[in-house]
Amino acid sequence: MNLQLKPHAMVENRHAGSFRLDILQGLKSIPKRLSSKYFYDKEGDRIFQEIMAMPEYYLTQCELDIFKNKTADLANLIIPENEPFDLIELGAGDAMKSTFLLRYLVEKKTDFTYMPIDISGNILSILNEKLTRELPDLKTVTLEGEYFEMLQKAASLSDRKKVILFLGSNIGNMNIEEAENFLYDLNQNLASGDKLLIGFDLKKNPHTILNAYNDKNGITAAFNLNLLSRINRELGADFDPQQFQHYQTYDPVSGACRSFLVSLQDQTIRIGEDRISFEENELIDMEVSQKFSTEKIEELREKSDFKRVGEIKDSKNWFVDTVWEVKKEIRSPTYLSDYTDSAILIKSFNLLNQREQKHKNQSNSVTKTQAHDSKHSNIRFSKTIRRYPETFRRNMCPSGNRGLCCTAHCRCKSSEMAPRPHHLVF
Ligand code: AVI
Repeated sequence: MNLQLKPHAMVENRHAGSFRLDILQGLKSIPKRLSSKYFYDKEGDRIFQEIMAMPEYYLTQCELDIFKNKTADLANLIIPENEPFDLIELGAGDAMKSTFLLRYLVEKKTDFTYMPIDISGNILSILNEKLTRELPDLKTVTLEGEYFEMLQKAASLSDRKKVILFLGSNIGNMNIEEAENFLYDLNQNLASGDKLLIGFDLKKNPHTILNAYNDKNGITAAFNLNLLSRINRELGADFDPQQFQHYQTYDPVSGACRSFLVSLQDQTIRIGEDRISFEENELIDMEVSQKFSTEKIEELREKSDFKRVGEIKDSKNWFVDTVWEVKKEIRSPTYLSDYTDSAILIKSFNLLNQREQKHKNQSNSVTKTQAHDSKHSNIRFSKTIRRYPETFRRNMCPSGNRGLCCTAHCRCKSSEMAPRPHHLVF
């Protein structure tokens, strides 16, 4: 059975409450927007299958070309030297492409465990059944849930090196800032020596890109419009999808391929108790599918603190799977002298907590003010603290291994904890 690959953001779909809140917030904002992470209900999954089979939608075939025909090269880039490892796929879906890599690794008798992460338990059990049938010697542990939660679970299951797969240019469905934050957080959740294999759709002839998202048969249009039907089904709304039209753009300078829905008339939509008014020709911003230049990929890598290992392109040079590695300095456990950055951030974190009570809406600027004198990376680091206090706690590990340390799943093997100021309660 051919299942869809789910984009990263899909992880939140299980929260029905946040679905309603997100939809209303998006439709009440100016300009109106809806998040493409909500495209993937059952019908959306089915339409995405159709998209992947469209001749115009080159992305799937390009990445398949890499996984099918350059498997050995891929394997050489990701396999840690003479060490068993865990191969973790984010949003594994049917693992259509990665199965070529899995088969190759099994045939080479590589010591690894495959850990597909997906929010859909149903998809994972179908995948598990398929892999048991096709690759009986493969060791598989399926992880159902959100990416970062499941990465921590994977770390608790073994202290082996991790190789993360994030395929399909799913990263392109985040705007650039979200992508930077996601990759940085990913880096922070990994340990030195762990690797990331990530797929990027490259900039190319703009007509080729636009055609992939503006197909004559209206499949991509149906994919977008299905979200309105989903809102009707799940939130009791009364959208008439026929009163909206899909409009696709591609800006070859920025590389942003964007989809919109255009209201065809003045209309008011009921969503439960709420009313949303549209003027004729008003837009809903639906999805970005970012296309990347080599320079932009390098910038993302640098900003997220990964080291470059290598890359493989498809035969048309339209798509690249690139391999990055986490490299962290190992510091000696001389504690606070090594933690100048952390000391600044502890203050920042405490102050943030206090002020957040009073000025919830200004929390971001408080973080920035406190980290003002520190480096740019600290600003992002302090944002991470606010979102992931657990990650911050791990950052206090005396080994300086800012990955999976000093927790129950400590991989640094250090018995000592950095002294934590007693006023910092985790
Ligand atoms: C899942 N994601 C990478 C697809 C893309 O190309 O942005 C989703 C998609 N949207 C329209 N067509 C395909």
